[in-house]
Amino acid sequence: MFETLTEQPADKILQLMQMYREDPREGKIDLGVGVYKDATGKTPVMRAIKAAEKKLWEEQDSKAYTGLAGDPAFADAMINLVLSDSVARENIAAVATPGGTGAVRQAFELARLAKSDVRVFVSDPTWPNHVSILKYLGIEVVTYRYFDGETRGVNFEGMVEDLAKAGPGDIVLLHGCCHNPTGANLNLTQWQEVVDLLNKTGSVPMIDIAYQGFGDGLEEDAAAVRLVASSVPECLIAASCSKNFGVYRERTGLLMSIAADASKTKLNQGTLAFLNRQNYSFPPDHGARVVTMVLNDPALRADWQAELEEVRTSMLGLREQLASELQRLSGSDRFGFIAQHRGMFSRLGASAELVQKLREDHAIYMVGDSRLNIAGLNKTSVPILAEAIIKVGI
Ligand code: PLP
Ligand code: TYF
Repeated sequence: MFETLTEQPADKILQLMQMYREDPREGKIDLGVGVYKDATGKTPVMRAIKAAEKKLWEEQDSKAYTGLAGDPAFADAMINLVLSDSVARENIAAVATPGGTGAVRQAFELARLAKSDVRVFVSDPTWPNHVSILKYLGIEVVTYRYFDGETRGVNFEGMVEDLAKAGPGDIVLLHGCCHNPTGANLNLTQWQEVVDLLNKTGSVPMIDIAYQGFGDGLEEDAAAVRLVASSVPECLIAASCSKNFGVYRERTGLLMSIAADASKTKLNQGTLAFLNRQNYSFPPDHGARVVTMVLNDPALRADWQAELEEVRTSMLGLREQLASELQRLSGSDRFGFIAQHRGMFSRLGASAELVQKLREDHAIYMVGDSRLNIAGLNKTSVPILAEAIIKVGI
């Protein structure tokens, strides 16, 4: 049977990671895959996570199965982190998933289960895996305008015009904060307009939140998801712990499904647990457990928040430094958007040829769509990047 298989398209971001590894040049700069790196280029295990893991190792006396939904304490802790008290707990069904990707995948499957001809509206551009999973599942993808190539901000007029075409039961996929790959985000007034539009069209928001705490702060980054979830009748939320807890390889995420009517929660919970069972049975527990320990222990939580804040402010500092270096070198404000963007990424809005030139002539690796990972920089590499950007003519 294997002879019928054909090559599958590779993931461009992961491919780039490989190319970077194979590049022998000294001083090469990796601004590709979205993994946080500190000033020394390391992706550390966060202090509170390490402490929780130590405690877990000492105290855990069984690795027997949890439940299909994972540990309910994880769901409670994460619901609290993402939604606070914006939505009544009794209206929320939730299951642990293998990473945010597991939550995204199951949210799509849930949507298709509910409506076999569901369409999913995604921003242009969006995280490539959104589109590839949707295509794999045979779900119709509709793009809505998002990134404005001129201003490098959001083309909000275009976005609203396109989202007005969504119908009842269609899914509108939104990034809760720190848009990947552009770094351009809506303000709260614009979010309110999106909410009004969702309610007018009867389309259902699905919020992917993978960078809470990387933008303007833990609470600030959750403001949009809280606004949406508390203002619409139904909502799906896929939350990832990979970045903000630094537990990438543990595969830790949560899928939430919110109904206006609490009597629907039991059915929703059963459906989510069913989807877990069909796909992989019990979700991974280690990452979820240490995240729960961190969130529920005041001292660990305070330390985690402090470290996350260091991560966030260091990225903001690098943004400021890069924007001002580029202002100095270009003698213009045209790179000001880098300081306005939030999260790990900024899209420069440069052609694939110039991105390739950066890689070939300067050993600077960014994704082909000109997305750069701000955390891949440090104080020393910022001026090198800025000079290269000007030199290749971006
Ligand atoms: N959604 C977005 C927008 C992302 O950038 C990521 C990236 O890592 C994820 C979801 C899922 O992450 P993970 O599956 O590693 O938790
Ligand atoms: O966009 C990124 O770089 C991160 C990490 O298949 C990532 O979200 C990249 C590609 C992929 C899975 C995760």
